[in-house]
Amino acid sequence: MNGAESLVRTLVNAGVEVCFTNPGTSEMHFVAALDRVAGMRCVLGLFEGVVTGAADGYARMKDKPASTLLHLGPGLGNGLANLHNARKAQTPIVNIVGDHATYHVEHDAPLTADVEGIAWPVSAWVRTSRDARSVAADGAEAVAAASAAPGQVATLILPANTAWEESDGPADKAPVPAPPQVDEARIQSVAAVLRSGEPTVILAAGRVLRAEGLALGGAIAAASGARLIAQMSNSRLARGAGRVSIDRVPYPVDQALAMLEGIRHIVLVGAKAPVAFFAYPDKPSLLWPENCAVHTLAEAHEDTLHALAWLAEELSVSKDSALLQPLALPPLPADGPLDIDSIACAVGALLPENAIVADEAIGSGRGMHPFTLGAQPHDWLQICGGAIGLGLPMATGAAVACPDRKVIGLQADGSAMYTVQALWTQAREGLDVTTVLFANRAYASLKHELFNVGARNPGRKALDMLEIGRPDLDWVSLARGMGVEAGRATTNAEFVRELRAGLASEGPYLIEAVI
Ligand SMILES: Cc1ncc(C[n+]2csc(CCOP(=O)(O)OP(=O)(O)O)c2C)c(N)n1
Repeated sequence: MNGAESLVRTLVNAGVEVCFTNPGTSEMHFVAALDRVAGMRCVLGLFEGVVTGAADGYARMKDKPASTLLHLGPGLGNGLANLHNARKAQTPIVNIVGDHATYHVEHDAPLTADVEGIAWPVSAWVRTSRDARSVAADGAEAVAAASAAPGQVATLILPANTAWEESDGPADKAPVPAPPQVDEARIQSVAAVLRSGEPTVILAAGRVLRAEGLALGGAIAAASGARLIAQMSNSRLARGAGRVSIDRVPYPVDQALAMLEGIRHIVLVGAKAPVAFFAYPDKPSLLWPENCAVHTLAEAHEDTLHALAWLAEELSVSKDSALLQPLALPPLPADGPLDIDSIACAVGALLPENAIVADEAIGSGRGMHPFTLGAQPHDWLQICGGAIGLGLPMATGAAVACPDRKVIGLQADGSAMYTVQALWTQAREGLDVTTVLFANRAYASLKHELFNVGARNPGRKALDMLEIGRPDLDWVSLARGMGVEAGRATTNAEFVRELRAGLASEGPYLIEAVI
């Protein structure tokens, strides 16, 4: 058995079931090994940003890593922005990156690059396999490193000769350490804060934002008079009927400051203290008031759910006492010209039970929250690293992970163009994704930002950098050209009809919503 096959078998032993790939010559032995090993689904992406973004969406829904297969430094580099997003989302991913044979590197052939140097900024674990006999153990360690709480990117670089030379066979799954539990002192000090009755926010992230954690956090908040809030951007948030509804820290600095005004304590549960997305002239970077103390109940790598359960016990709060959101569907919008509110209304009304929402709606999505609050129960996935071009791949990966759930992509047009090839993967794999494409023909949020940073009165040249019409993108043709059925909507009635068609279809569907 060669090194490549020993690696594929090791990955399967460790529970890795999917490999999102975009291979080249140096990965051919890995590709060939995929044929010989059962248990690994292979999904081709036509650009590496699709591959890495899909691996992110997959792992958020499966709570375990997929692997990627990438071609040397340039292939990894093409996938970097979405690996950055995955790092910020604390998503487990195992990258397998092919490289030149160890003895070939010194000749500086065209594709020779500093692969480790490209990998490190987005990876918590990087290793280049020394020889074919090390590959299997390295692979097992890569999966364990990726799976360590809260989840991280691990990158294993595979020189071509380590893939084709003789190995010692596959390795067993390596143990993954359990997340450490917080000590009693932390529980006691946070309990004292909550007993004080002073205005307090509990800021939650990660696993706390699943139904169980929200119920615990919601019960503690209700009993203590604190407010439970989620971070601005979250990897996966359980929402809708039957869940504890929570707000997120808003993106606009003034709105975030208003939300936290008068707060004396912030208790972090797997979250980071809230900071502005960007610095702006005359606005603060830190979003909490000066006289507000920040306390940590549990860090992201710690057992946040255990800490919350312990805190509830300490405060004698029953975990079943949280107020749950009742089903409250918005009415379907009356016919008229389409806008972002009528789209939000229709999505809230028609969202199927157990749907997964992949949100890269950017400016067009900021009003979605109230219209979907009381929708059928669903999971909401966001970009956590601010690098646009994640939405379509993330929806693709989530659909690979959950074939029995409907995926709804809320997708801004400018962002969609970064990784538009994901539509082809959706078609090839027959994935159940309905994409609502907000065709505003602009980088609309950048127009606001131009104003926010103090650059006023933009001229034609500046505006041309912020508008993406001329020519308008024809999304129906783009989607159909990649095998995805599509329709266009310019009115509310057309949009509702298109959304119903998308939801009724079992494969990918794209709605160009012209706004
Ligand atoms: C990788 C990356 N490149 C560039 C940007 C800067 N950027 C932020 S928003 C934006 C435009 C987004 O336009 P669109 O997706 O159409 O959404 P809209 O603003 O129109 O709602 C750009 C280019 C970014 N965030 N990430």
